[in-house]
Amino acid sequence: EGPVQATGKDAHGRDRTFPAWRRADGRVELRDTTRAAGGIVTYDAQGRDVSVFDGRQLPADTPVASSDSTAFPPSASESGAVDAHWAAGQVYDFYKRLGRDGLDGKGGAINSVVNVTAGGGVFENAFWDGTKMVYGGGGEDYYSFAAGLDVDGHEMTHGVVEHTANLAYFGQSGAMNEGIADYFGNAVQLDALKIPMTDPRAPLLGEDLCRAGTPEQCALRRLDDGRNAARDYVGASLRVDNGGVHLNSTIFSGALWDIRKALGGDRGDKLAYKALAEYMTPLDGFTDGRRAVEAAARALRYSGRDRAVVRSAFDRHGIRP
Ligand code: ASN
Ligand code: ZN
Repeated sequence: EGPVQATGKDAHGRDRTFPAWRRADGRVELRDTTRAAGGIVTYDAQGRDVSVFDGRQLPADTPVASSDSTAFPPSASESGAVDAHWAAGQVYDFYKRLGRDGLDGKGGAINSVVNVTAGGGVFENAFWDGTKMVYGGGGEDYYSFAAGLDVDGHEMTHGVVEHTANLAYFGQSGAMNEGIADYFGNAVQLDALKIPMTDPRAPLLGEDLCRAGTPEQCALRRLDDGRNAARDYVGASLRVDNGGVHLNSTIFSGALWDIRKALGGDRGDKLAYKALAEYMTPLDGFTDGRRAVEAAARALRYSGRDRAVVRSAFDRHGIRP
């Protein structure tokens, strides 16, 4: 019984190595005890309905386990389990570099459930349910919804947001919640996979999930879509996408992405994280968000030139002081 290094292929066939756990019975399960104190653990819903898991405790299942081998079988690749488990470690390391110990900041357990269905069919989505990540399984059109590191980083960042600024999930605060999840989701992906900011896929969110088509066709959003609050804000009713949280997110994430392009990943991420963790509050709108980023830049003693970059990025996206 104890920690082991295990291997498996992700849904796209790339070799991955990740910490796991050999149990007393000899089987090896997807439990990483080397990072968060509470562990990073990955479960397979085996096609059960999303309602079994959404907002509810994990069933009394054991985590995904191989037989007695540290090499996980193809079933763990197809289900998205290898992707979700490997990604959770990468996202943990990303936030650790920013000074954060896991989603709750206290090393609490990081649980993921892959391979859920909806209404007897494919569940084409993923979400943070308040305590864990839940990912739809693949089908004809999609790989598992855990098969994009940006998507996994997005969902896990919802956990970070909940434990920091706790931006309310409607209207502008909700669009900021979404935009920050997209920003860090993409940032994690670029860092972990060593993709440069100039790569055409860099601003795309969810571009790896489709079995066919181009990354541009597949992506759910692109952070450099140039949307402007004054011109493009969608005033949706609360019944529509919680007041447009996914319809308006790129107004805010677009400004953050412009800042990351200009300042680089290290300074951009440190700035966005400090703004989120120390200056934003639950009912903030876009203007409050801008002020939070400006305050964080001052606190980090960024240069006058860098602070001008921040102001002009928000200006370009119609977010005024
Ligand atoms: N994938 C979506 C998200 O995390 C699902 C949702 O919560 N609306 O934003
Ligand atoms: Zn989201």
